[in-house]
Amino acid sequence: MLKRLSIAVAGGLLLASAVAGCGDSGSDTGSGKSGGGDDKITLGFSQVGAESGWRTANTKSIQESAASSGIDLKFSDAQGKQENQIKAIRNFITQRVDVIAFSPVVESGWGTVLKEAKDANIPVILTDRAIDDPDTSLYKTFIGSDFVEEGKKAGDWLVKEYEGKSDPVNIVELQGSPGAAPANDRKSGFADVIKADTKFKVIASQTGQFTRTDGKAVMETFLKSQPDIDVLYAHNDDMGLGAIEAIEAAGKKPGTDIKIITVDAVKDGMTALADGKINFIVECSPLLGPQLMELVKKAKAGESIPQRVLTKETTFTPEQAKEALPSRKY
Ligand code: GYE
Repeated sequence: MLKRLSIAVAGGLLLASAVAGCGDSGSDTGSGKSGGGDDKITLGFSQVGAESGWRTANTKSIQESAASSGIDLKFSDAQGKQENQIKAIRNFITQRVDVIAFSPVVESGWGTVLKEAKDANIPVILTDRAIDDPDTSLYKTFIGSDFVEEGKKAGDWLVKEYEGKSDPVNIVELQGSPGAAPANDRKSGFADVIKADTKFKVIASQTGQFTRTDGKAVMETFLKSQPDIDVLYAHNDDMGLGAIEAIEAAGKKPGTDIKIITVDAVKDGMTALADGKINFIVECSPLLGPQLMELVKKAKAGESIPQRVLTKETTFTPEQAKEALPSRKY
């Protein structure tokens, strides 16, 4: 079940053994009971919310791996608001949990609360998303994807797709939630690659909040204001799926009249890809739970852990999606 998740540690190899160990102990959903009694580790985790299929799979991965690792998980849903996350982190500090992990809603504004955690000697693990504070002593490690790289992969596909053609390529972009690392980085990685050729023009770019509803609504406005759209680049599958509804409602064929690139590769996205409604998906794995629990144990034990743990990911064409779908876990 956890085999799909392979990892590469930035500049090192430390985590290979951690993942192997994790596969052994967490091979099933587990009962959540550990024999440990008092020495059970308590983890406070503040989640972004439930905005996307990715997030749902991520929450499930974290809850299941905490249970099968015998870690007592205090889970808090921030409903997309930074102020809720700050509150949750302060509560975890008051409760004196052993380790705090969180997936930051936005990149900036964490200094004060993370200093409080540091002063209380509670190790913090950034999960899935980074923060922009230059003081890296505020957290033990950051586990998650390289979102700039994901944006680049999306751009690379586009460049190849239009190789040898000189007509302008009009692109609309659905951005993730404002200020979030994956929104900032997927935008900049993509822009970096396509700027090499002036035929690529981003003619409209707006947030769709990483949700299907907003993806659909914003795509409707794009379709009304832009008569000539060649490509949609959506920062996640959910916004792409919402946009597909808008495109079909406007009498156009998604994947053909408008080419679509998304990020995540959750089941619904992969199904649309296999059906030819999406043309290319850059994978971003939500299955961070097993690795996170290994890091939590190490942080609690005071062992040294790498500052950055990267998840390894791939990309999918329609053919590859058809192949991967039957065994896809999320
Ligand atoms: O791509 C998106 C979710 O932070 C990587 O957040 C995550 C992103 C994911 O809402 O679907």
